[in-house]
Amino acid sequence: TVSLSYEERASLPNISPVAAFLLRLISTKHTNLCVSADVTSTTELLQLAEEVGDSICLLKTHADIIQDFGDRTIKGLGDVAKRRKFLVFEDRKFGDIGSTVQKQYTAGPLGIVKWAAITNAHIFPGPAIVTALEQAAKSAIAAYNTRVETEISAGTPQPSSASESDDEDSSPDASDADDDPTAWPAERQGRKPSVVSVSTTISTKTEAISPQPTPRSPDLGTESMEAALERLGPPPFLRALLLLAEMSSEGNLLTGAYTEQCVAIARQHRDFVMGFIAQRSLNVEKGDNFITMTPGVSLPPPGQEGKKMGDGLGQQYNTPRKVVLEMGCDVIIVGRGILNAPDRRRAAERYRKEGWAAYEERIRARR
Ligand code: UP6
Repeated sequence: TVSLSYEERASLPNISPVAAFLLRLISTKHTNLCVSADVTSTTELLQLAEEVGDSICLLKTHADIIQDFGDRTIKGLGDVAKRRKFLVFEDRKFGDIGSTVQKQYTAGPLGIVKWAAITNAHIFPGPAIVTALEQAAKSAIAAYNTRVETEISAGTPQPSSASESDDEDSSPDASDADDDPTAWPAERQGRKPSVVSVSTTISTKTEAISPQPTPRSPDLGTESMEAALERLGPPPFLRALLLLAEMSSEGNLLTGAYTEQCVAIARQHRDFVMGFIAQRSLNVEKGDNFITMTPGVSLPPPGQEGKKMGDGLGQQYNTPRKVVLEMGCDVIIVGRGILNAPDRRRAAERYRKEGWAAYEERIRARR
C-alpha cells in the first residue's frame, strides 16, 4: 500500500469506513498532519484547533488532561472540526478488561464515544478489548441513529438540549446534554432544526453542516479544494479504533511478537480497527490496508539536522520525511514541535508541507 495514493487506498476493500473517509479528507485537503493537542484547558484547546485546523486532517486530544473538560469542550471542538474539516482522535490508550473499557469509552465525565470518531487501545489485555470497544461503538451508533430517526419522523428535532441550537449563549453549565448519553452534542450541534425536513432520508442525517467557508492553506488551489471538501461532505457518525502496535518512547516493550499479534488482531476486525499507532507501515500481507499514524515526529532546530532528537523523558523523534518516505507511515502526529512554536499556525503549515512533500515523493518513487 505504500506505493498507492491515499485516494486509491480509500477505494480498496478491507478498509474501515472511518479510514476511507479520513483518506479522502487527507487527499482533498492535502494534509497528513495530526496535531497532538496536549493542552490543559478548553480555551487553549479550542484556540489551538482554530489556529491549526486548516492544516490538519486530525486533531488528537488527551481529554483527561483538560481540567475543565465538559459540554463546552465537546461542542466547541465539534464546531471547529466541522468548519475547518478535521476528525477528532482521543488518545485514550485503553488497556483494561472488556467490561471496564466499555464503561470508560461510553460513560464518565469524558463519554469519549460521543465525540471522538477515533480512539486507540493497547492489546496487552488480550483481543477482547477490541471486541468490547467495537460492541460499545455499535451500540452508540445505533442509539444515535435511532434518535435521529425519531427526530426526522417527528418532523422537528427534540429540544432535549436547550443549548444545542444556540451557538452564542451556551452557558458552560447548561448541563442538560452532559447528563444525556444520547444527546451527542458534538454531532447534533451542526444540524440546524429547520434543515431536517420530512423528506430527509436517513442517509442524509449526518449532512449536518451548513456550508461554511473554509479558510484555505495558502498554497492550495482555493476554489477546487473548497468545492472538493463540500463534495466530500461531513463525516458520517461512525467510530473506529487504532491499536498501539509500536511506541516512540525509548525502551518500550511493544516489539516483535507483540507487534505481530497486534496486526493479527486488527485483521480480524477490519471494519472497526482502522490501523495502528506505529513507527512504520505494518501492511505486509496482501489485503492489508491499515492506516499508520506515527507520533514522535519533530523537525530539528537549525544546525541540529541529523542529530538524535528527544525530550529528556524518553520521547524519541524522527522527521516527517523519515517516517513518511522511509518508513511508509501515513499520518504524522506532532505535539510540541507545533505547540511550542511562537506561531502555531505557521508551524503547522510547515509540518503539513513537510509531511505532504514526503508523501508525494514516496508515491513518485514507487511508481
Ligand atoms: N504518543 C507518543 N508516542 C507513542 C504514542 N503516543 O508520543 O508511542 C503521544 C503522546 C503525546 C504525543 O501521548 O500526546 O503522542 C507526542 O507529543 P510530542 O510530539 O509533543 O512528543
